[in-house]
Amino acid sequence: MDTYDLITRNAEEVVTDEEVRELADDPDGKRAYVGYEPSGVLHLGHLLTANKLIDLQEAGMGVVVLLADVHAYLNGKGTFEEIRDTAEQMKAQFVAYGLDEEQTEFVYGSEFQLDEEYALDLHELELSTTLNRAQRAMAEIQGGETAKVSHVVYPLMQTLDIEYLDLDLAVGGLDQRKVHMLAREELPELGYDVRPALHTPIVADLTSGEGKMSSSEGVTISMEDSTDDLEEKVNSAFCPPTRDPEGDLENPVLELFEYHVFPRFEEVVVERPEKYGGDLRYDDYESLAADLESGELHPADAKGTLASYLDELIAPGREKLLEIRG
Ligand code: IYR
Repeated sequence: MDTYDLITRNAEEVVTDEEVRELADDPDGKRAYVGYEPSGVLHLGHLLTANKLIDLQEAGMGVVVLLADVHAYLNGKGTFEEIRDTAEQMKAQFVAYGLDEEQTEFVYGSEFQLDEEYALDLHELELSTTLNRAQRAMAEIQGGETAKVSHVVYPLMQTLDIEYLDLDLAVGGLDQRKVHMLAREELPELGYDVRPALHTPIVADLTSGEGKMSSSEGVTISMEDSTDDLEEKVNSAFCPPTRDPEGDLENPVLELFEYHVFPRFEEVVVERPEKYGGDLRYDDYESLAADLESGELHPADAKGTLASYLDELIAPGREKLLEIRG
C-alpha cells in the first residue's frame, strides 16, 4: 500500500489533505500522537486510534502516546494518584495490544504540563480564546454536565501539547475535531506552527446501529471481556444484510470488520461446514461486505467470525489485566 493510503486508511477526515500528503512524501522521523485520558480498561474506541498509530509506525513515523493524567484530573476522573495508577494499567494494555514499547514513546502529561513555560503559554491562550469557543471545543469530549473552569482550560492544554511534544500530526477520534480546529487557529497566535490532524470514525452502537458505541451507555467491547462475553455481545449485534441500512443506521458488525479486523489480519477466514459451502476467505473488507450483501455470507457466520477475531485481538490485553490485578 502506498504511504499516503496507509496513513489515511479508515480515517474519517484529514485536515488538511494537502498537509497530510506532504507528510506522506517524507514520513521518516516525523512524529504523530494520540492522547488518552487514563482509563483502567481499554475499549474498542481506544483500539481504533491505536490501529491508526500502528499504521503510522508502519509508514515510518514515530509515535507518541500521551497518558493525559492532568487532562483526566481536569475532567473530574479522580484523584491524581488514582489516575496515575490507571495510566500504568492503560500503558500495559496498549503494549500487549501491539504498540511496541521500543517504538512507542509513552509520555505522562504531568511530565511537561506543569512546567513554567507551558503554564505561561497556557495563560496566554486563556487571554486570547473566548469562553464560548473553548466550551464548544470541549462539548463532545465532556459529555454534558455543567462546565467548570477546568473544562475550558482542558482544550487549551490539548492545543499546547501538540507544540510541546514536537508533533507533526495530531490523531484522535472525530470527537476531538473541534479541539484540533481550535489548535490550528490558536497555535500561530503564539508563534507556533499549524499541524495537520487525522480523525478516526466513531463506531455505531452495537445493538441498534445508531449513534455511537460508548462506554457510558449500550454495549461496549473491552479488554475485560471473556471469550463468552464477546460471543454473546457480537451475537446480539444489529447486522442487516447490507452495509448501508436505511436512515441514520450503520451496520456495526461490518464497521468492526473494517476498522478493527482487516487492519490487523492479512486474511479473514469464515469457517463453515462443507454442507453449507465450506470456508470463505477474504483478504479485504470490500469483498466480505459484498458477500454479506449478496447473501453468500450469512449474518450469523459473519458474527461468529467477528467474535473470534476480536477475541484474538484482545486476548493479550485481557491476560495482562488479569496479571496486574493478581
Ligand atoms: N481529549 C482526549 C484526551 C487528550 C487528547 C490529547 I490529543 C491531548 O493532547 C490531551 C488529552 C480525550 O477525550 O480522551
